[in-house]
Amino acid sequence: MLNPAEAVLAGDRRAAARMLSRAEAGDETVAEQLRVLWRAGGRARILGITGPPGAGKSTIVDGMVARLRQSGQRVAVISVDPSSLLTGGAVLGDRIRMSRHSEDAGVFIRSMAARGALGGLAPATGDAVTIFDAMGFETIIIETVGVGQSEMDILSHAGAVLLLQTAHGGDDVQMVKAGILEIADIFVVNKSDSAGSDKFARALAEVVAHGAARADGWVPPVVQTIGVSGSGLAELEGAIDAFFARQVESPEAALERRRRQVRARVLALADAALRRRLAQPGDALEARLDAVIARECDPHELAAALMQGGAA
Ligand SMILES: Nc1nc2c(ncn2[C@@H]2O[C@H](COP(=O)(O)OP(=O)(O)OP(=O)(O)O)[C@@H](O)[C@H]2O)c(=O)[nH]1
Ligand SMILES: [Mg+2]
Repeated sequence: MLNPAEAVLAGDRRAAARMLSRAEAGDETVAEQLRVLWRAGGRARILGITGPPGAGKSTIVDGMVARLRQSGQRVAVISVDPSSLLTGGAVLGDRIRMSRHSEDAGVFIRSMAARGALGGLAPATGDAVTIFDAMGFETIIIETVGVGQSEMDILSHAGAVLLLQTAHGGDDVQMVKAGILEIADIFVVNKSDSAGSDKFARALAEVVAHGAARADGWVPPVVQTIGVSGSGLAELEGAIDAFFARQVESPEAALERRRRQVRARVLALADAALRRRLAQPGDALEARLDAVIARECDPHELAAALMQGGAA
């Protein structure tokens, strides 16, 4: 009888799905299994794809999966949908079941609920990546709607971030959300069959060319696609390959990116663990809240005391 980590390493999809559910539920016994899986991983190419609702992310991912499958790669897709907060994931579930790849043993598609009202990635996203990586999926794609925190969170996981935009019915690059241009390693202008798309793509390329130079020297390309026909997907694949080839040529930048990601991940996990520990019902925090309100103790004092494991 294999333990769960061994089963996952042997490619057991049901064991992987179960482990993911446990990770999502915050079951701390999974940590022991993930420890084994982390050491077995490190080879997968992790792509993050984000952009406004309805821009065509799933369509593009579907097309990319088809191409990767043709070249013999196994692909895992993690789909994080903030709307699952409202619908309980029903809409997403339907959408995924409709995917033409859902019956393919070389493809693993998993939907995850977004975290909280601000729409950050699911806390277990990193664990999903660890599991799929250990299972030997060559490419792992994380799709998330670009709202709130999710597009920033995707930076903590992806080796390459694809930012998908459409022409918004005009050419106004200013309409691309402030602060988000910097996260993209590759820009995708989808729905290039629509009016204004060429102009928008040119304007975007202009903005990128005039932006601050990146430390790794990479100039994010702008690739135009038509998701529904697959037009531009070969160029997109070429851009992704070029980006990863660049990282092999200049490993320092890639290593620095990995360091930032691991740092953020470890701090997030420690933060969550600390919150769980400090905020248990009937704990020292609860017991001292009224003392803070009565001004017998101040918030700083109580926080410091909790960190030291006592109560103010
Ligand atoms: N005309 C046109 N329609 C497209 C193109 N790509 C996708 N669509 C359509 O746009 C709609 C939304 O596509 P999705 O792939 O679901 O978009 P999404 O970004 O994944 O959407 P959310 O996950 O809900 O944010 C669908 O009806 C697609 O068929 C394209 O290049 N041109
Ligand atoms: Mg989608």
